[in-house]
Amino acid sequence: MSDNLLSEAPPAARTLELIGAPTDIGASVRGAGMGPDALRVADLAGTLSRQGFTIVDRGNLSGPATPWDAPSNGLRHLSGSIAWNRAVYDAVAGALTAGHLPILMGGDHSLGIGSISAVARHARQRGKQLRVLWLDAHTDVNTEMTSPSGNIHGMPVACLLGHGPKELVGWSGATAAVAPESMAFIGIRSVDADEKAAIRQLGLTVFDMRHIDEHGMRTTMTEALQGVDQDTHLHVSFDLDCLDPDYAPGVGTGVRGGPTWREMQLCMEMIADTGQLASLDVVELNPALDLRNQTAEVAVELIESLFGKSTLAR
Ligand SMILES: [Mn+2]
Repeated sequence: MSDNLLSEAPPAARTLELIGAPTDIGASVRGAGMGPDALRVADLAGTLSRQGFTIVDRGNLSGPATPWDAPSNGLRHLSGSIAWNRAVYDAVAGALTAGHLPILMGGDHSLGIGSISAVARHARQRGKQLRVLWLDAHTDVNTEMTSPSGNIHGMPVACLLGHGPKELVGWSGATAAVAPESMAFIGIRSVDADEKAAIRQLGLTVFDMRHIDEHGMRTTMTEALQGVDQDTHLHVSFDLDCLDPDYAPGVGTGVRGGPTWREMQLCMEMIADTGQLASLDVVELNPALDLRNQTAEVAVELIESLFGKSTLAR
């Protein structure tokens, strides 16, 4: 094993805090609520612990069941989403205050609202520059005005940039938790028409699959990580549907034509090399659609790289 061959630039916090948020409150299909336990079954904690980290597993947060109601005013399950995100916000804030690196195990991607709002507040208080990498097939920048479905997992980016439903905006203490220029999207290949307009209007940096095809993951990540330095709090919001569904079938909204396993590994390794990773979401894992927990196992392999596992000492 290569336990002694860690990257030279480990993340600052040596204690990783696992926070389970077992809900599909913002999703389009059922099953993402089983994500935290699938990651536990794939031995996320043991794997990271063998890499030399101290692991604290906080267990699962609790919140309302998903009622599978129809959308109302363009939003599905707003009150449930608020409750779950409030729980996530408090848990992530608690981990950061304790000096731990929070790993939010979703759950669907709507939980990024609570997670990143807490991260943004923490970074601002510490005078750190927040940068967010959104690894996803989708840009998740819909609002209740533009979403075709009303599912809130398509809206977290809009909410974090200050443009979503008012109940889910401003949680970090500022209208926008993140500045548009501080976000980069990797792996994008499914964008709604209104989202395209929003991306242009907001000036978002989107490295779509065409960009990765033409320039490769190495150049893409060099661009995405430009300017990350010791004053950066780097947050990764990892939607498992970023990967090609051939490698990660256990997701609710898979889109073919994503990065391969190896491309995704390079993405994670280059993030690890910055040494600035300070918080993480792992979301949209749907064990009900998975094959023998393959997607959870792939997630754990990628997270290992994200936390500095490399093949050779560098
Ligand atoms: Mn997403």
